[in-house]
Amino acid sequence: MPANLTPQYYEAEEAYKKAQTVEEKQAALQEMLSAIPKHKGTEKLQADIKSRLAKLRQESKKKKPSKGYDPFNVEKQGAGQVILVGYPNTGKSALLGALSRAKPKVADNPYTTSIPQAGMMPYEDTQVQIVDGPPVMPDNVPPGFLGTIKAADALIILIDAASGDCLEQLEGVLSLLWEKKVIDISAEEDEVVAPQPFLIVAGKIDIPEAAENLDLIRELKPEWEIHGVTVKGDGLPELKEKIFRMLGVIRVYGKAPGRTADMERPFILKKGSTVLDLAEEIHKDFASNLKSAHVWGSSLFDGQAVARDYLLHDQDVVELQM
Ligand SMILES: Nc1nc2c(ncn2[C@@H]2O[C@H](COP(=O)(O)OP(=O)(O)OP(=O)(O)O)[C@@H](O)[C@H]2O)c(=O)[nH]1
Ligand SMILES: [Mg+2]
Repeated sequence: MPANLTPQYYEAEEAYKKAQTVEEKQAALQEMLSAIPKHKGTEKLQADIKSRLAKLRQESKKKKPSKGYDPFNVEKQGAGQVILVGYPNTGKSALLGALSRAKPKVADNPYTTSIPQAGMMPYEDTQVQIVDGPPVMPDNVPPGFLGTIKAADALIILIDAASGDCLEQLEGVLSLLWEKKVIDISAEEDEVVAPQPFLIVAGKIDIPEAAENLDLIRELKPEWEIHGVTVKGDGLPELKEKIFRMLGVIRVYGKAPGRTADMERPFILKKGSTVLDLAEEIHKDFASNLKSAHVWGSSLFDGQAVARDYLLHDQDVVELQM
């Protein structure tokens, strides 16, 4: 049966072909649907337009961020936030997948990742947030991502040990981060205000060329400590420990008087925190009404009474009384 399409339909179809945005395409398809003569001869075409509309709806649902949403603003979770920074294709997404339960897209072509994605890395009784981002190079930092890097607690600079340009990758990222005043690699003190801690990690050490490349870098740059890993597991337990230590935090367990300590959910405090800092973390009132504190920890006898300025250690158990 001939379709006998109307001029309005052809006009709408023309608008659809020229449409640039999802919204324009949707409007044109709606117009086509209302202008199409409804009979058996156009049934297939009607179904086709409807399916294209449904696809666009899905697409715009996926893409439409809530108001004010910024993909480069990654909300912090856990004991600290660590960002993976490196050249394209160095294995950042694969490493996030190996350290956490996140399933980022991993591919053998560069520029696979375009916006940050996070996963939680379990470490003993706590978790560290690992953020994988788009690749960075000295002349190419994705807009918005520098802000993500600056807001993080620490960084992992990932180089591809199997690549012939792994030294260039390392020097490129280090100089970029130093120029942007994120890390301090100059001999002069106070060059960068509040520099971020970082680890240098060399991935893909299972590939035969990696050993020779790493030996060369270590010879040329003995001052840089480089930690080798593969996403299959080599070096990962040590890396997890280094990541946690790099954050400069301690875990402290709270204990209510007369009860056993809550060893499941430690409070995370900065190294150098005191009993008073812990009380403030729990509640402001707690800090002002604090009567006494007892600590079970490595450097004390069990349940020793301590002053409010007592410096806490990782894995101390603390009982506070108001
Ligand atoms: N043999 C080996 N291959 C790896 C390892 N880590 C990553 N790869 C491979 O390296 C390629 C790139 O990995 P990705 O994780 O996508 O790299 P990326 O740094 O996230 O890349 P961009 O998102 O483009 O910046 C993939 O083919 C991975 O399978 C590793 O430890 N060993
Ligand atoms: Mg990636």
